[in-house]
Amino acid sequence: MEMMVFLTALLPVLLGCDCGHDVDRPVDCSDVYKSGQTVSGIYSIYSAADIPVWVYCQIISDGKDEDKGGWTVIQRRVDGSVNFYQPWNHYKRGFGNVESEYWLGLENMYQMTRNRKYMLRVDLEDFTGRKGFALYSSFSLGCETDGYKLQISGFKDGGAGDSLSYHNAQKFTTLDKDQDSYDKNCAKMFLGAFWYSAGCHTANPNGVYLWGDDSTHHAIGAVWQSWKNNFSFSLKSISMKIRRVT
Ligand SMILES: [Ca+2]
Repeated sequence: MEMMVFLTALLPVLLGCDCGHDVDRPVDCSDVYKSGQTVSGIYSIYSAADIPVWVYCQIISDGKDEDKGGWTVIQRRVDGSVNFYQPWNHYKRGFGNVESEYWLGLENMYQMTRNRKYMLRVDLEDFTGRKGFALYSSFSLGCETDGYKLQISGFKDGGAGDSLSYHNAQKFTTLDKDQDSYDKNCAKMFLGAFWYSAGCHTANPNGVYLWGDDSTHHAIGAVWQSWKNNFSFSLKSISMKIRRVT
């Protein structure tokens, strides 16, 4: 079992948690930042009820206002150490290693965003060290019975272009749960899992970790099409992070 899931189950036992409501519990990394933390790292948050979840908080305390705050990393690829070709239940609950590559889990993302407003930032890096990003001023998910439908808007370019708006209003599809409107299963076609659309994707952050540009493999990599204008260009790192909008 993945470490994150294991720790999530075990932590209340270790701490003797009485599972009562505690207003001091951070629901996200924005709360972690507000509590005075200035160092990025692994923190536990309580996105849903009383169950703690370990996440990586990227805390930015200086620079531009649009960057400042506590960003909750919901998805991260950095070195190919985790297999992201996973079934529905894993994408629902979350998997991976919070120290390196992980997926926070659709249910956690839904619980976080259902009653609060968030913005999304997607950071990208290629194998030569070039970086780009994309900002979306609004990010939320529908509930499970609505397929964890993606709702994003308010794109602002950070050099990488907009590869995510194409996925707006799409349900999430995994290898064992086809909720895309393409006639086949896009997760199986492109070896990932995502809010695939009628033409599958223009971004495949959960695709196969390939090592850069490889035209023998069309669109199965960790692709952000608008940055390189290339469906075969797989990135060194992709991370998706959200921050509460006040
Ligand atoms: Ca389909």
